[in-house]
Amino acid sequence: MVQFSLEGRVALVTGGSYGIGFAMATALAEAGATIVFNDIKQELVDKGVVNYSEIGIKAHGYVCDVTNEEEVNAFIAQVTEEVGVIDILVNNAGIIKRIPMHEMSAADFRQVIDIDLNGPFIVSKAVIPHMIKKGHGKIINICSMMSELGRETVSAYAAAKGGLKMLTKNICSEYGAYNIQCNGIGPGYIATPQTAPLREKQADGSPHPFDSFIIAKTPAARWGTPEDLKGPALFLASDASNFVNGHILYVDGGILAYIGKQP
Ligand code: NAP
Ligand code: GCO
Repeated sequence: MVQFSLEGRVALVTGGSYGIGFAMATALAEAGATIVFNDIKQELVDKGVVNYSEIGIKAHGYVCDVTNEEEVNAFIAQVTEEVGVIDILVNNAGIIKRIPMHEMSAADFRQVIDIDLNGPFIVSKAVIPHMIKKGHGKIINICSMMSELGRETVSAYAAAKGGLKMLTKNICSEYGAYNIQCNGIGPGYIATPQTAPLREKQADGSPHPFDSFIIAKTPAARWGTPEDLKGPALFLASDASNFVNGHILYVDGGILAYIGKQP
């Protein structure tokens, strides 16, 4: 369907070397977009370029730390010069630190906020003027269950992702008149390196308690995979969602709707 075509569009996926970002980027590439991604380590950028090329995608990889405004501005200028104006921005780069709040240092708290909330602000701020000039743009912020819910040990992450939900609504409010749509995707529990510690088997080979907990909390009774994010990302990156703005699309197998299976 033409509405889902991204032919001629340039998409930037931050932190797109692997994981959820990589999967979403492949969906956008399959619809015709030119893919740009960044990472903080050259070796990961190089690995990412190989990963993309192995599935037939010629992705443009750059080293850039999304928390460094000078680096980001130079990165966006370089991409605009070398690849083209960014039509679609996916603010995917993010980290989590799982530490009880009363034991968490202010430095650790700040680092999570810096990458997960300040990063999307800095990159969006750099890209929006180009989108305004071009007359359209799509910004997709990768939120979380923790944009809506808390749990032990993830105070910084929840604060960042809650803030990212509201930043999404504010970009929608401030730039909707320029034909820029800013939406969020809220993945549920997805099997990636970021959640690997929550799925590690116990010493006796039994499932991690958190693994069993998530299965019981998810109507789909499974962890999500990065591939589950491909369709939602394409929808929000394409003309099919031109009248969708300020919305957080939860891709969670139903967790947010469900009280959880009785033990
Ligand atoms: P991941 O496997 O840890 O990948 C995160 C990516 O972001 C990595 O490539 C990482 O690069 C990059 N990154 C980290 N800090 C960066 C910085 N300062 N500048 C540029 N890139 C940076 O995470 P994921 O599971 O794919 O998650 C991707 C996004 O989805 C994150 O925003 C996460 O919060 C969100 N999310 C994940 C889940 C889940 O269950 N997995 C659920 C909901 C939301 P390095 O490897 O060099 O650190
Ligand atoms: C955690 C997990 C979650 C997921 C995701 C859920 O420790 O609770 O890492 O935060 O990463 O954000 O949507």
